[in-house]
Amino acid sequence: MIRCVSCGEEYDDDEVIYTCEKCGSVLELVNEIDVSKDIFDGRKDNLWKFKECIPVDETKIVSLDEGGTPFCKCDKLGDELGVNLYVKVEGSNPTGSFKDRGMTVGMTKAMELGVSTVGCASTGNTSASLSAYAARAGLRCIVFLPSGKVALGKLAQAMFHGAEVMSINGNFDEALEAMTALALEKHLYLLNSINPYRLEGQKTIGYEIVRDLGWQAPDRIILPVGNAGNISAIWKGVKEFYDAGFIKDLPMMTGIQAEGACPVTNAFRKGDKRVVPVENPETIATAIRIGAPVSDIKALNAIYDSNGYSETVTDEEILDAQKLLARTEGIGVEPASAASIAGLKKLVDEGVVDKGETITCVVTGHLLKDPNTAIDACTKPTEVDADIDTLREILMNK
Ligand code: AN7
Repeated sequence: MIRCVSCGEEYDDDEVIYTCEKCGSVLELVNEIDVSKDIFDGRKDNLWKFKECIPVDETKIVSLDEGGTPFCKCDKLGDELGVNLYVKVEGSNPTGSFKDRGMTVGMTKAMELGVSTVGCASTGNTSASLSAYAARAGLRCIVFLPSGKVALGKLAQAMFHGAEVMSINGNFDEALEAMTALALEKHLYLLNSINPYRLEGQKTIGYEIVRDLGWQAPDRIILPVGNAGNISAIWKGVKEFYDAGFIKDLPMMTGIQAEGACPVTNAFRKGDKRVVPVENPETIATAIRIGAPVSDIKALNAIYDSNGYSETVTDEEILDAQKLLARTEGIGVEPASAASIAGLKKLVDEGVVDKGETITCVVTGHLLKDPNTAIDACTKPTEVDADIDTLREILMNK
């Protein structure tokens, strides 16, 4: 069953519907888990090991073996910050971001519904993922990208997998508005995270975190927030496992935004349940350069219901954290992902995070997504001839 998160109106699972017809709010799938967690044991460690908890037809699955991502204990960084730190590395998914979890489920639903064309607007990663899954499913794929604001790796992926790519003169919010209008006219099946099936895939990040901790919730899950789907999805996942009795506690959901694109943090600071859109969002973390998040209600509910928090970080703090994670722990992430680490640092400094807390930072996309930003953050390699004497002298004098 699909249900409106605001007025509770119910819809059939097979209705192609993105927002509530009665009140216009966002929708979610309602599931009850009636299996034992032991059935997940011994299965291949991808997202579909949880298939009983994902409400789609398992004979229609379109998969690239997503999920089952690394869960790295980070003692060097954790000790520096005084917390027990784990990092969930979503860049290890097939196209290099967590979007693959949403897309495998969304594309499976598209096959179930028998659609021929899928589409999305994207700051980059959604389009990279959708184009790959559409190729695998054999469907026509249309993507709208904000012109000049998509990281190079993501653009390469969308183009190379054969999507019809439109570079929109406008920001992500404007591109999404246009794409949504075309979906409502039934020209295509919309696979942005307003589609509740996307979040059914992404909720498995929450499942895996508590599974990886030995069926325990961390004190806190920290992640970057843009369109606000992922924080909503992860909260849904951990709550489902809590309601099923698989875990005894719930984590504090902690959403980090870039200072120049922070409508959710603004709303949190005022105790509001909806955001006021940020007009001209700007940040080096282009993945989260979003001013009017569609899942704001769900995300703010997640933060309030979990006794969580929201904070902003500057572009400089993001780039510092990106380098810190890469150089102390060997984990390479794109700028948006580093917002979770930057946010953790700031919340430790502010005393919001207590010493000794068990923290999971979700790092959402791979370093290689945005090679330009990575290269710009480093000093250029020294150019030198392949002469041993010269090389020895340079290296030994360092
Ligand atoms: C690396 O691809 O919105 O809060 O169109 O790519 O669920 O939006 C990407 C978002 C965090 C924010 N980290 O997640 C898109 C898009 C990375 C991302 C987010 C995104 P949401």
